[in-house]
Amino acid sequence: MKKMINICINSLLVMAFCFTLANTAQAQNILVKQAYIRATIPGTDISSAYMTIINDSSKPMILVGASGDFSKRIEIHQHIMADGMMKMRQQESLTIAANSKVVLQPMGYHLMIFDLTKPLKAGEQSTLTLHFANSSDIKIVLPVESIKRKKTTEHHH
Ligand SMILES: [Cu+2]
Repeated sequence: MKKMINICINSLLVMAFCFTLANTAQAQNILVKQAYIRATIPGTDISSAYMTIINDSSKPMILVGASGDFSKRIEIHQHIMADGMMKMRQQESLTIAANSKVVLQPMGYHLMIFDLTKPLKAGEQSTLTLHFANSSDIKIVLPVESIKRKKTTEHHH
């Protein structure tokens, strides 16, 4: 009988340990803040998404792409100055260093959305799934904001 109880206690400990591991994996330690997506300019079928990705873990997180039901082509882009001109360059991935953050913002990193299947209207909400090379997907809900409104906030000092 005593042996039986011991086995039970042991398996309970194993279960508790496994549960802790599962919990940690699910938390992922990635936080997305201040996410928004731009409303489509009439006559175009492109948009871009911005956000702050916080990596609260002790290993680097590698963003490799994003997907949404409104587009089949979403790329990671970076704005660069080349020959005195602002240009966009596609990036294979974006690394968020351990215990660090990366800000996706106008004139910097952004998610470029091509071939929109439907226009994104200001005031609506959109869902994006972020894909990481070394972590599970993260689904985020972003408000659709008009460029005009965004410009006034950006230029406010
Ligand atoms: Cu771009």
